[in-house]
Amino acid sequence: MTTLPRLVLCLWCALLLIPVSAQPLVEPEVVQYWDFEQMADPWVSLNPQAIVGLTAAQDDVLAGTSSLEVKYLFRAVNTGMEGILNGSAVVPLPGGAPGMAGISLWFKSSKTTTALVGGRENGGGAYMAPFFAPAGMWQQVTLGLDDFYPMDEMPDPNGKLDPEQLEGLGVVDASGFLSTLLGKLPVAGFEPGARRMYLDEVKLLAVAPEKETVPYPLEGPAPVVLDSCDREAIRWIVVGGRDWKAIREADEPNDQGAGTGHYRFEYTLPGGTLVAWLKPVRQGQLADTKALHLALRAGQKLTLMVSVEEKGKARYAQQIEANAGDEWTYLTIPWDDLSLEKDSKDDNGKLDPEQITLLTLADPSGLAGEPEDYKRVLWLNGVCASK
Ligand SMILES: [Ca+2]
Ligand SMILES: [Ca+2]
Ligand SMILES: [Ca+2]
Repeated sequence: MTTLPRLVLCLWCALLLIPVSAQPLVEPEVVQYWDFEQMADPWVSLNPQAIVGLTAAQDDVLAGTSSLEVKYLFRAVNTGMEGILNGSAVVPLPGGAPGMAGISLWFKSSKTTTALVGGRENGGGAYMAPFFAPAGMWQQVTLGLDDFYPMDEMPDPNGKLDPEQLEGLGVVDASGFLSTLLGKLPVAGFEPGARRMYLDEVKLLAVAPEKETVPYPLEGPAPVVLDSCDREAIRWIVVGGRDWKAIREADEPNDQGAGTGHYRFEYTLPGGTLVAWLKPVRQGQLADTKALHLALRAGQKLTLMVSVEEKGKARYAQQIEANAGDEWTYLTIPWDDLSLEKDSKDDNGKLDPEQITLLTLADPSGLAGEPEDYKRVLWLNGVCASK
């Protein structure tokens, strides 16, 4: 990632020139609120060819009588501006968003894709929170400031998201951008064609969303939760495969570690390829942790790979098994069990949890297979790291 994010950045900067009319506060706990009942303004798209407006079509309105609609042509190309711009809905924040502790919004895409909520500070860093967007489904995305990940190529002088310095934020159809960024396998939703995205009930929250918990019976201090799977949006970048169906299902109350929900991923794995789930990690978030914990089950017994990447790109990996059937497998994977990958180098020769910036789960079971399609189902719950 070198020049492409900078191009996005320049466009983002151009937004500052657009005049803004904010709507009045409606609830004491909300810093700013857009219901898209009167006008789309000041929301715009970073893609100058996209059409931004309001829609009153019943199926496309979440609340009230209208929502924001962005119509655009998704270009599945790996290079140039077209590949990264595609669809977006962003709002300039000329005065920043002082007092903002989180964001809640409702999003729907006409096609299955990978989207992100992004924000950019003036003169500083850019932050993103990617999530999976199933076709035609309204879903609520709720994020605290800690749920945003810094973008490497746009370093932030103080290393933290400062709401009062935000110059704009919004939602981007990011499957093109992320495919470019990751450079190997296409991210879910990387298919050309006409698309529409919808936003409604966007709230900049004055109070951070409740901290996520994973109620496993773990010894020691409270674990660092990477994903409780209890919030509605699936905050993973899904890579490779096709025909993705990813949804959140309700937990059975008696499940060990049950919160309110878990994820179900259904996908086609073409023989000779792999699929992966990527979870960005804030550097330092996993400091002092000893082991990764997660719960898995699968439509058939599967050998998966779990791996982590340090800031310096050293990658450590370990095989894990997902059992078939209704019973969850609760896995504890000590960091000490992970081995440095053969094509990877580490300057200090050891895995440093505080340096981890990416967690990856992968299904490599298609790599050795015949050139045919494999149908897979995988369930995931309660991802955390214990101290
Ligand atoms: Ca509305
Ligand atoms: Ca900052
Ligand atoms: Ca290291």
